[in-house]
Amino acid sequence: MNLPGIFITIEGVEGAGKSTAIAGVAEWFGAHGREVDCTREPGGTPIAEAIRQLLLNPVEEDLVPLTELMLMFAARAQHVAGRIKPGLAAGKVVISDRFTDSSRAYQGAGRGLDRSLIETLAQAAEQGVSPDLTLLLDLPVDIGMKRAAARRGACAHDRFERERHDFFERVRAGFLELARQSSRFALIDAAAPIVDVQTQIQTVLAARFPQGGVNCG
Ligand code: Z5A
Repeated sequence: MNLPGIFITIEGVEGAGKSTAIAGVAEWFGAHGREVDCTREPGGTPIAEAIRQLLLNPVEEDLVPLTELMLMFAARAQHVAGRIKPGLAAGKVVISDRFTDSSRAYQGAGRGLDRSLIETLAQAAEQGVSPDLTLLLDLPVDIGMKRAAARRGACAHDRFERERHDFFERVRAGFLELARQSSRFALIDAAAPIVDVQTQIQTVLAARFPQGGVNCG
């Protein structure tokens, strides 16, 4: 779909530093005079944020993997229609903390759900919108888990944080496989110190969006 904005997604296992990286991406585009909208998945609109609560908060009843998948895509359909598409139509740089690649990695590679079902749902929920660039923040699972645990402190684990190490290894491998398959991805060494991660990201942005992408529309 030919909209004047730029759509950037940031992906990775938990604790990869996505929230930290997004601030740097937003600052880089802001310095080039672009209007930026930072959002997240699941979430980004009131209804999608309500679905996020269902997805992340542990309750007594198990959320079966198929329900989890459908809720991810229900939230995504709302997010695309209510926030991402309008932002891109207005010429903004929309930066999303996670998008469909997370469903491919977590529900596909992690939970083992059918890949063709995921692609069918993706086609419907994305409504013609696809990322111009996906930054994959890659790091060993152990490091990500330690960072996330340190940040969480005494707070309770969410439903995903309760998963075991081997689940996150499958998710990481799933992300890396996606990155091998498409030039849309830029692979970032997220185990490096924060300042180095930001430098890697700025180098990618400068190469892909000269002048902040002002002539890309
Ligand atoms: N999910 C899914 O299954 N399917 C889907 O389709 C979608 C999502 C869209 C969302 O949870 C969950 O939903 C997610 C996948 C699933 N679960 N997991 N895992 P979330 O949004 O609450 O959690 P998250 O996406 O995993 O975010 P996170 O844990 O907050 O990670 P992060 O944003 O990548 O990390 P951070 O907050 O930027 O950094 C973590 C800490 O590390 C923090 O204290 C930083 O200061 C520190 N940090 C960051 N970078 C560095 C470096 N380079 N060196 C040292 N320390 C650093």
